[in-house]
Amino acid sequence: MKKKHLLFATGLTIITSILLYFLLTAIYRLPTSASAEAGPIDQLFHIHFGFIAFFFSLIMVFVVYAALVFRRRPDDETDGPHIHGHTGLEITWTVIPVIIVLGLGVYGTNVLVDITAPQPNEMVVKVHARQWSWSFEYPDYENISSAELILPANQPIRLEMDSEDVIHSFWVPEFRVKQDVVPGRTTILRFTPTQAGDYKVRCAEICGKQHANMLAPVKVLSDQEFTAWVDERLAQPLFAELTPEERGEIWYSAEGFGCAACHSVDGTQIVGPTWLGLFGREEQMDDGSTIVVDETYLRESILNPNAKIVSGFNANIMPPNYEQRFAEKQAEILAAEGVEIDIVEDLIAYIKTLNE
Ligand code: HEC
Ligand SMILES: [Cu+2]
Repeated sequence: MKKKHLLFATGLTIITSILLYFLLTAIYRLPTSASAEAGPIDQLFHIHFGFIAFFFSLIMVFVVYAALVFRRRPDDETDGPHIHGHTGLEITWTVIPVIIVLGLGVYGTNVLVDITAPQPNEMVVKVHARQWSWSFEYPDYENISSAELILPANQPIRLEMDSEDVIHSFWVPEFRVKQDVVPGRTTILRFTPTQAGDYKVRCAEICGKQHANMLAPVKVLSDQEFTAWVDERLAQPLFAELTPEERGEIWYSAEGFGCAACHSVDGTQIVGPTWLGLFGREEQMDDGSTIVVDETYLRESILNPNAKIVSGFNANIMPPNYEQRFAEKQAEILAAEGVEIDIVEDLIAYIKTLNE
């Protein structure tokens, strides 16, 4: 009779463990594994899920089973049997968990030592974190800098990370690894991306108001694509190395912000007034006033086009959202090249060169 209960509860424990294990792995579904480190880390996760499922089931099944099957019946007024403990049982349920916890500790430590071990052919990428953006630098490739983390697949990577302000944390869930980025020191993170694809670094240490937006794209490319990217980046002029006038001309063109679609620089009138001879020109506004074009007026006309309308032209034609688009581009350049650029100033500098 006793044996029957024990057998039954044991069977239930096994079934619940299996169900719970599948439930846990379905709820805590891990993202794609895209690095060599993901394998051993996922295995650790699954072993822990296994132990959690088994012990939760073992305890709950026996408690619930006992409470239901051996409950007091309405007409039963007898005392329960006196039990004085069981030394053997107590030793067992102390020793086995200690062995399991120590075993998991040793196993976890081994995995950690393994995945943080230096590799002979590491590629170094320097990571700079700040409120609230990331930038990356490639010392092996003439210090190319980038706002995106571009990596070749199957190449061991060593990140050397520093922070300009507060503590941030580098985390790409698909790579499984995570490391704090601390001001005043360089922290190291090693991994080998194994799957080409698009991922995202997210800051995993709350670091201020825009913490949630502290993201940067990560692209893992084939060797060829990576070499092509490096070559392209090495051929590209840096915005920081151009003069404001040269940058202004780029912003003016279709490659930049497309002012050229509406403003000529040779005196022809298209949709908007020509920029030839614009700086210092006396201009009639459609409200009858006149104005001499200076820097303040140019800045206002660019950022807030409807503030003053040039006589003979229409309001609501020039896009009103340059302020935001410039800010985005400026942030991108700041992240990639570490310099602050004022696009409006570049445009004004360029416009000033257009006087005969
Ligand atoms: C879709 C057409 C269009 C585009 C694109 C455009 N503008 Fe304009 N812009 C106009 C029109 C129309 C006016 C005249 C009406 C007014 O004053 O707002 C104007 C006026 C101006 C003026 C005042 C000119 C004067 O004679 O006083 C400046 C400066 C200016 N734009 C700069 C820019 C810059 C810089 C860009 C690109 C970043 C740009 N615009 C893109 C249509 C455009
Ligand atoms: Cu951060």
